[in-house]
Amino acid sequence: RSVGIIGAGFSKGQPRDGVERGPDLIRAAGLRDKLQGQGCAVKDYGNLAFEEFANDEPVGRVKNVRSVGSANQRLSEAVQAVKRDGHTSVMLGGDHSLAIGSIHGHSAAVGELSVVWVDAHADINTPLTSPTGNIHGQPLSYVLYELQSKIPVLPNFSWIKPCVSAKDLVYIGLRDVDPSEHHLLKLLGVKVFSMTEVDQLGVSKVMEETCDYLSARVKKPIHLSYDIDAIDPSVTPATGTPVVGGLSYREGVYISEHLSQTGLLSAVDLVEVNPLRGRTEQDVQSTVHTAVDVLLGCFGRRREGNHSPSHRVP
Ligand code: DIR
Ligand code: MN
Ligand code: MN
Ligand code: MN
Repeated sequence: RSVGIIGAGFSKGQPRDGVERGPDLIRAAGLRDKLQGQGCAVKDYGNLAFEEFANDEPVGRVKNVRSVGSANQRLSEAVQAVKRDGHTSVMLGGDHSLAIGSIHGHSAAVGELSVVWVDAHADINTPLTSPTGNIHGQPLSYVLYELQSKIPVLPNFSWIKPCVSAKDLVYIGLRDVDPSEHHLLKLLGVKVFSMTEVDQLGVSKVMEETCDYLSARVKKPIHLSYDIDAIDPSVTPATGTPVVGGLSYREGVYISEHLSQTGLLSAVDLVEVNPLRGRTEQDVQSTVHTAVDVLLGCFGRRREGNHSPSHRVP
């Protein structure tokens, strides 16, 4: 497997400073060496530079529209380049507004996708339903075909083409969903494994049903968009909007291990790691190491152990 890493230290999809440090922290925890150690070829494309906008006034209720639109356009182009080079794309965020560009670029390069969205939140508010105006709570509304009639014209957003069908989206880990988001999920008939379903079925059945659901028609490349706040704040506290009652470390890693084994994983986002939200160094380390372990699981790491075909016991 070959992995192309993109650092996207962008934070203007939400109000808390610090999430722009995510990519460098995850790298410093040894992501590249660990991936190579498990047999992956790794190319690091470095950190994207984002354009600053002096007067990025809210449009309606939506905040930092121009910055978010521009950053995602750059990211989309970067993901397209990584896919053209033949890698699985790994986008290190940054906040979850970056899923707009990551999914757009992925789809522009490979066509129709399945999207697995692992998150405490549904991130499907439209500019009109958003209670906060933060775009990290809205990315799916911009990429879903079914919601296009609900999206107003926004500056620096005109390049975005919807590219995901609601039937190709599965959520795992939801436990903080706004009323309008819940309404939209029901209206569109989106497949949701909230924490209630994780409790009822267990994570192995959730993943089996996720893969059965997504492969019932054609097998499309999978885009995994993983918000670290899906995992319980006792494990990953250093994040902007922690919500109690989340996935355990083991459930969080199982999800990526299972998706890895489909052979269809084509792009991954790992977002919302924010070191300034940890109270202690231990909080930050636990969050970053869990993020790294989720990513290693995406690329063949198994907890039973691994060895390469060429390995010899001396
Ligand atoms: C809320 C919170 N639903 C919003 N969303 C978060 O702002 O739209 N997403 N925290 O990650
Ligand atoms: Mn979230
Ligand atoms: Mn499966
Ligand atoms: Mn999110």
